[in-house]
Amino acid sequence: MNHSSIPAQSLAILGGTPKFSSAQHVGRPNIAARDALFDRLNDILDRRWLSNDGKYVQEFERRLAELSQTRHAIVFSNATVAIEWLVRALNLTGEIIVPAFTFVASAHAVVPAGCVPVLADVNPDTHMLDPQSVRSLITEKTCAIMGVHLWGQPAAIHEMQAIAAEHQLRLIFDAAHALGSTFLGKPIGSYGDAAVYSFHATKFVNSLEGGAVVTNNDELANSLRQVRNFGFRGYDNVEMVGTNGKMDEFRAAVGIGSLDEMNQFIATNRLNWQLYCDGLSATQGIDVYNYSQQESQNYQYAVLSVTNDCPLSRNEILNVLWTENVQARRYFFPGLHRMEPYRSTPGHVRCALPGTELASERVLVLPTGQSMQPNDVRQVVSIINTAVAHADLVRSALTTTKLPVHPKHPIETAISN
Ligand code: T4K
Repeated sequence: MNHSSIPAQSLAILGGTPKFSSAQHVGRPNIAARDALFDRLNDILDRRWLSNDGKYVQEFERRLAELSQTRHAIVFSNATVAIEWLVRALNLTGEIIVPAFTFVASAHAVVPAGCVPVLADVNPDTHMLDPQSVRSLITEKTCAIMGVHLWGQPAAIHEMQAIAAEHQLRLIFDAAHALGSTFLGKPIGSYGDAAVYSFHATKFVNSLEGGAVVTNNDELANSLRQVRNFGFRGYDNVEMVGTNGKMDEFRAAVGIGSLDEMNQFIATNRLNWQLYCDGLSATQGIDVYNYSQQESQNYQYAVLSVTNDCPLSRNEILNVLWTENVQARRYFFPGLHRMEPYRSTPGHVRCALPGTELASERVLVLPTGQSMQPNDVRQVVSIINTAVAHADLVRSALTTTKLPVHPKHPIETAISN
């Protein structure tokens, strides 16, 4: 079947029936074997040990450390809390350089820890921190760089290591997307002073909610274990301010089941990514984000870049897809520098961010993962190709047709820029 050749009239925006009867989401959770999960949940209930460093949390941590080739993995209730308490445990004070093109949690997490996120630009093609931009932001107040391994790709690791060493800064990584990815053959999580994974429901390995710090620093690991449990060291002995950042046993059990099937999830993501690459390779002005075949990848995000050469804009393609029930996303529009409080509070935006602007104008993330069958991916490809091939018709329909109202439709709800 030639996926570019479905009749234009079959597009929902041109009067056809939506290709999907229910919403296809970016971030639809992968669900691992239920029997094994229910066995673990029963075991937890039978043993009456539900939280606080239980058997399954310990097993989850052991396996994460093994996968990351780090001495320690300390799980938390989510990655945002993990980053916040990592910053606190490192005693960081002052400014932390964070990319402007990332999920907002990367910056939000350091604020309650008393630090100021300062937004650096990214390379518009790789979406990774731009070393020149990072250098331009370093002052006597800078205490750390936080690289973000967006889409599971290395955040200019060598360049950031060099800058951090030169200026004696801490180097931490938001590795929320990066479990299972390598850089120069080593797990991405093993780089820097510490790295933080997310196991939110939308991540390819999930524990419903969850996060983990991985590190080779024994002292840091000890203090993270202590702060996630109110600062207790043993019963009745509190040594520092801490929080309740613990992961419970049910979530750890879900995480372990998800890890058990991690390789199958990656294989599915990889197949979907390949189908998107093949189906869109000849589409004018659309590039599928490339994953290096030299490294291990988790392929958990299918990321498009819609350039000016495309006859339709990124937002037009997004609207076409939503009318078909494909809820593509503009991660991470509009960039942190256009979100509050960073937009209005002085000190966060101190340099030009052209790479971030370009990336947030162009990126469109498509559904993938276990819930997307190969034919579903082919359908999405055919929608995009047909729309692009009939750009004039589609554009005029988009301006005259009332789009379906959806509470979370990104164009309806986005902050205007
Ligand atoms: N750093 C980076 C670079 C991150 O990307 C993230 C999280 C973090 C740090 C912080 O990690 P955590 O503190 O969350 O552990 C989602 C996720 O909520 C967020 O975790 C993730 N990044 C981000 C990239 O995506 P939203 O605002 O797009 O929407 P959400 O969570 O409502 O879900 C997205 C779609 O997934 C929905 O359209 C429906 C679908 N979905 C979602 C859930 C929860 C399902 O089908 N089933 C579900 O159970 O943030």
